Amino acid sequence: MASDNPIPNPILVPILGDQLTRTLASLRGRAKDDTVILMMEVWDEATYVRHHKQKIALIFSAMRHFAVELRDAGWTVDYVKLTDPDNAVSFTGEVARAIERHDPRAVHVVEAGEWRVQQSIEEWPDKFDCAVEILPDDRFVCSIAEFREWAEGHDTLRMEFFYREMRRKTGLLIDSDKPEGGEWNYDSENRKPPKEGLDAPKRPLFEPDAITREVIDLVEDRFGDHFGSLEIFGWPVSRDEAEKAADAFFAERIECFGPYQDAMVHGADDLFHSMLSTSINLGLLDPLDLCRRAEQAYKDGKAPLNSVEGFIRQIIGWREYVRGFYWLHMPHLQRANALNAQRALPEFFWTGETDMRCLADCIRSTRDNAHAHHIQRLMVLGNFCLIAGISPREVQDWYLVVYADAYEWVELPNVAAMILYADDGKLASKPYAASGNYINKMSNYCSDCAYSVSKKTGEGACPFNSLYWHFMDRHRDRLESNHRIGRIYANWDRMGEDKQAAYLETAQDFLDTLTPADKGWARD
Ligand code: FAD
Ligand code: DLZ
Ligand code: SF4
Repeated sequence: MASDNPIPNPILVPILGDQLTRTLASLRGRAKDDTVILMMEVWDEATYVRHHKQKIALIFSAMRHFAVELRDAGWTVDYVKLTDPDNAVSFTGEVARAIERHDPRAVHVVEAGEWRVQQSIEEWPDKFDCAVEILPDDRFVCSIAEFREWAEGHDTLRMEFFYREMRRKTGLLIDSDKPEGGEWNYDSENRKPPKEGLDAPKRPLFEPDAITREVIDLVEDRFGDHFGSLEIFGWPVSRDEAEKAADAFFAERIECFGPYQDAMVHGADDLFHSMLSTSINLGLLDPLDLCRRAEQAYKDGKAPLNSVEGFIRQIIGWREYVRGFYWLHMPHLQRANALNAQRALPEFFWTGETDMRCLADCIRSTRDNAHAHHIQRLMVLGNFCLIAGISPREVQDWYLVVYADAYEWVELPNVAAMILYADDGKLASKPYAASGNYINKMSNYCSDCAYSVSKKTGEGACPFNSLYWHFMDRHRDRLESNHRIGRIYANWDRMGEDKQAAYLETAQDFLDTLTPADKGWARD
């Protein structure tokens, strides 16, 4: 799809796959008759890890829909498909080819979300024989520089304090300089276990149109051996669809979002979650607009404060915090391994074949939907990886591959720092380690599991129970002085040697049964 409307010496504006925003900094204020937009499907991006098939289909389809939207609005778009016989495989190669085609007087590009890509963009001014301007990505509430400044002023970084700053900055749920309702955080009201028969209105699934069907065929053809299923593909791929998905959330699910945020029900994959992360991360939805809509729902009496505050906290709190944290700690965050976890990822993470019903259900949802909700990612999958001592690099690759919303800037801090404590507590004040009790309380998984959650040791005991103590015991030196978790060792000591030995032996027997996955699932 080469440009059909040549413009002499234009400004060339490359737009990356997660920059699908009409008000992107590189487009704002630009004249349409002086600009060529370049969009590139490139092999390097599609294969730097072996992404879930739905993730590639989603990104290519959303890119192609965005190109149509831009052209309809009068922009000139030079769109390079993956199947273009001259495709140069990488962003840098494609920009070089576009410079030959268009002879631009300058390239204007918005900084990349991922460190890996940003490194190559920073080489462009030296590589190309034309001016290159790299613009900040201002689709976040907090800039990278502002986060760095905030971090420099604090000995310990905690999301809660950062979040309060973001509330003040945006004015969201602020009433005369005070937090709405008197509290900053209503998390304690957002931990309701699922009641019997808990069900939620289904999120809209969008029927693939001709563009999406073509992309699905391409993905089956070129990436057919990647993880995941393409049978259910209902992600919003255009701004219009993303807005419909947001409308459905605000009309039907936000009311119960808060109370059941941490609940898990076998086979109920979305519950009251917004399912908007893919659209937000692609740039189809503005996160701040969503927060304003949530606030309005509260003001209109359509959603309770705990739901609305919880939703806003995930976005202007956690999402912004992990992004700032990522840029503060890259590239060493990729190699962090404070707990020296070395075990290979078990094969069942790719096959779903395990008798642990909680893990099997989360992996099934991951395979079928390229999605699992937050508490499944954190307290089932993540908790298992933490207490079983799985190597951070292998866990990082898995999460980056399997979720349709996964980009390294958001995936890596959540995996390395939040679930694995590989950063030694820079992001979170304690490791999120839990026994089967937690999963039993917050889900209906255990009632029909091959393991018994009430059995602590020996055959048939829930593996989370013994792995929990195995983890606590092997990291005693580091964790005992942690004021949020250290007191647990008094319980361990009270158990006595025989019971302790039974826990450690049960855990070790279980770990010995794990078959390591072939690394080829994640990377070529
Ligand atoms: P909702 O529950 O409806 O939450 C609303 C929004 O808040 C989300 O759409 C998302 O934009 C934001 N959000 C919530 N929690 C977080 C968080 N911890 N970090 C950043 N943003 C957050 N989210 C991603 O977008 N991409 C990832 O690659 C990703 N990897 C994760 C890995 C782990 C180990 C964990 C524990 C969490 C990860 N998350 C990631 C965060 C969260 O699980 C997803 O954003 C959420 O499940 C998406 O579903 P939703 O849109 O229904 O979210
Ligand atoms: C994830 C992804 C994939 C699979 N393919 C492409 C692509 O072909 N072209 C593109 O522009 N972007 C793709 N992406 C998203 C990029 O990896 C993403 O824009 C960067 O990681 C951000 O730094
Ligand atoms: Fe998971 Fe243990 Fe419950 Fe089985 S018993 S579902 S393994 S927590």
